[in-house]
Amino acid sequence: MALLRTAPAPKLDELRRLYELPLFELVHQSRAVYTAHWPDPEIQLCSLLSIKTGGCSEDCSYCAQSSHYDTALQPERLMEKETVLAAARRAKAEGATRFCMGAAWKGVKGGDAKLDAVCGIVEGVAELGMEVCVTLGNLDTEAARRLKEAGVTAYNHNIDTSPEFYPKIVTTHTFDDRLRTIGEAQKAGMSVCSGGIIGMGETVTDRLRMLEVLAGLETVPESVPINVITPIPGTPLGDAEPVDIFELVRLIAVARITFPVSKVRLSAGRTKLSREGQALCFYAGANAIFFGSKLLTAPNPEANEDLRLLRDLGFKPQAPYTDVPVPDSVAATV
Ligand code: SAM
Ligand code: DTB
Ligand code: SF4
Repeated sequence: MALLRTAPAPKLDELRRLYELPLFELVHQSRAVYTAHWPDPEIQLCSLLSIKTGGCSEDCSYCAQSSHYDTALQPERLMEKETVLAAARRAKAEGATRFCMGAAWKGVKGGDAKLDAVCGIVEGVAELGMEVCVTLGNLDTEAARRLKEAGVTAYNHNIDTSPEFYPKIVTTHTFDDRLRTIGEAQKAGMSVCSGGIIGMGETVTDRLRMLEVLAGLETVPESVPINVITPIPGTPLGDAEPVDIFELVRLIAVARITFPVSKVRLSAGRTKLSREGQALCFYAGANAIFFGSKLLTAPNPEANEDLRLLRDLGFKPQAPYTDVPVPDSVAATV
């Protein structure tokens, strides 16, 4: 895997030039990058589980789990290890090869008792032979080291949008906090899953700036999730307008060209997309999804619907890899 960038990262102007191409010209280019790096028609299936739900101190304007907003969500304590393992076994039996556990925390530190519990859970999931992803908020050096040691392969930590727009959606932590945690996860040897959300009132420039920042990291993310806003009643973005499918396809295509060897993950919002819309996203270069009937708190397509879609399109689920990719050469070039 070539995730360490040695070629110059693409700049905003170049990303904009790509984004503004006639749609089929853009998709023609992204398709060529995709087939050059991913010869097999495979989609990675990652199942999500919220292991600690709601009651979060942070004020992310889109989130059902923030304690700042009056949403219908019932907060829940950290799950027992056996409950999590049963869910992971079910996800594996359905066809998932990666299991991602989310916790509604500001973050975890090396000395936290909750970190002991999470590490115990991670060890159990790793023993199932699945890729193990966690998303727990900010990490310090020690927490990152311990998670890696317990068997985490990937850390999900989205930058969500541009640095300029970020303070308009979150005030309880900063964009730089997000970048620091990405750095901690990478230093500890975990791969990083980082992307964002579209449809929060940001401009196309914000969306492309998000890709520019991720592309400028010394080690680019192994996975880039593109979420479409799922409006949650009671949050400031509860009335967010739907995103046009072609805007999503354009961003996926630009992400594919920018991150040739990363997974580009078609993420939240798929329940609102048609089969044809999703097929176009895959054609443009998306090669990973969240799989199973629930995201963290919001609905996702049923597993059997997704398996049928993938079969109808001729895709196979991607096999798991449990070794963190060793950055070994030149990465993304535009
Ligand atoms: N608390 C951790 C954190 O902030 O990183 C992990 C969980 S958080 C829910 C993970 C990501 O899910 C967010 O960064 C955001 O990109 C996405 N997300 C959350 N709520 C969403 C929504 N309503 N619509 C779309 N994406 C959402
Ligand atoms: C990501 O980028 N999307 C996932 C995962 N990483 C953790 C979460 C989507 C959450 C959607 C809203 C919800 O379920 O509450
Ligand atoms: Fe908390 Fe994460 Fe939701 Fe922000 S996105 S409110 S940090 S759970």
